[in-house]
Amino acid sequence: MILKERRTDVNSVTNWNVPLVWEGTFDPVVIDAIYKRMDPRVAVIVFAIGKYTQFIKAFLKSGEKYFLVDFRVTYYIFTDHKENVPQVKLGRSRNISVITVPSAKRWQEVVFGRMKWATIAIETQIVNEADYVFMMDIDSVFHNRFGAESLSRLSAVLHRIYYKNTHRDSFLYERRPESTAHIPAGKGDYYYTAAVWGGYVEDMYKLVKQCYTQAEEDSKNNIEAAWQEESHLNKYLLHNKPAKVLSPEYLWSDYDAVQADIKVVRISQLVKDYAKVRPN
Ligand code: 5GW
Ligand code: MN
Repeated sequence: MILKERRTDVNSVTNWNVPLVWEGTFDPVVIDAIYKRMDPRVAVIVFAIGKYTQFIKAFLKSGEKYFLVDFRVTYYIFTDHKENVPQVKLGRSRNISVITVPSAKRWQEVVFGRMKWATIAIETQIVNEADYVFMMDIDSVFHNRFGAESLSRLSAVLHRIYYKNTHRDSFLYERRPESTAHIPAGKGDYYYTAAVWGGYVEDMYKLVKQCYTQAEEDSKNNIEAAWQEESHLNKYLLHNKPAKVLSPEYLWSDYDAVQADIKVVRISQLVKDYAKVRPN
């Protein structure tokens, strides 16, 4: 496909001049070919703690169909129930690595635990096995291409609820100055989702380590950021701008009607029966 005309209904660049990636703003064949020359190893970190192992199968099956097809991909599945990790047939140069982590008593432990266990796994193992790392929610299904246009030093996804909103003071950033995730009124670029983000292994390591460290510091001070790691992620990305911003095509939700400017839904989060999947 040759892009004779770029779409003009959305911004395709941020105000710090990095790509804002939407369908119709890149050539999928060309961009895959450019990155394929480097043939990067891509790690996908997902957590499936407790009842969330039920989401693994659809995640992997759809990932095999749409996520960086023909690239080298390893799914790192962090779980407390490795016997519940299903067998899924993977493509060539694609692997699964199961990492056992302890069960959690509180759901906040699961959510904050992601930063902790990712920090440890990246520094002890993944740094030697991957060039790029993505962190994703497991309650997600790929529906369309998620290709090399998503790769950069640090890529973050606009939260589908706030992407049209230019009033940064209405974003759900942590506002209490007592929290290390605090972003004062008048500050902020976008509100990013914590359900999909990625980047170079070194940059991802710095990010998860800082979020982990700051969440620990908050916890010592008896404060928990409003949206847990999402608050810390947003704080980090305010001071360390992403090298690419991905449109909400990269993370939509089955709960929400697809908006007119979303031409392609690449990942959608499943509707969950919270009573059935959550511990307590
Ligand atoms: C359970 C209860 C409340 C919040 C989170 C959990 C939970 C999350 C869990 O019991 N097990 C688990 O593996 N997770 C991981 O954290 C999954 O990878 C999940 O996709 C991610 C974020 O939690 P979600 O998907 O329930 O959060 P929302 O905001 O997308 O609904
Ligand atoms: Mn989710």
